Amino acid sequence: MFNLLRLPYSYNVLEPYIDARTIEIHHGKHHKLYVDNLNAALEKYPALQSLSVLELVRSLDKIPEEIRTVVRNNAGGDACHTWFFTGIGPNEGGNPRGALAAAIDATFGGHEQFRQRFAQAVLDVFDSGWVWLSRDGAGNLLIETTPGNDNPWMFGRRAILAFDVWEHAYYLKHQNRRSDAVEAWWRVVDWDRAEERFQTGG
Ligand code: MN3
Repeated sequence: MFNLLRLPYSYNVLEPYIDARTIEIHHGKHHKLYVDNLNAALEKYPALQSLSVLELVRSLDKIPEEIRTVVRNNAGGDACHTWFFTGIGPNEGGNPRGALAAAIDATFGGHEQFRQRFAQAVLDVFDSGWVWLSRDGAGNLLIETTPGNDNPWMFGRRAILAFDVWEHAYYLKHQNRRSDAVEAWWRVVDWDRAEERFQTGG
């Protein structure tokens, strides 16, 4: 039985950057539906119910074919949204710190260049998906884009930052202005959490 993430903050604390109604629907409806769908899909597969969602998305090839796509979409949806919601918070924003800041500078030529490339990746997503700052098995940082609820864990990488490019994540406030949604998101990114993910993986 998979449980919906308990949000570590209340709906309104990310105002004015992310509005309370968007958080409420995004977490309480969209995220919840992924968890409910995953539980329904695994009902007849008790052995799989003891795995974590990250373990599920890391080993899709071992999932029975008849439920593989639904697990990919919904375990993926749960994992992506947990990363998204726990990667932001009130009183956050600012700049990366510590070893992650140094790695971003070394990889992208500076924090500002990194932000520009990340924002461009968000604009380049066609339809729905995610943009990530992730780390590969050799330790290199990369900005990557995934369709649907696909994610870096499926490819053996660690996720450090997760930006949700599905319209449900920003449409009430920003409508088609996707770059405004990215700008607002930078103001709530929890860089201490990002640093922790950089150090320990996910
Ligand atoms: Mn979403």
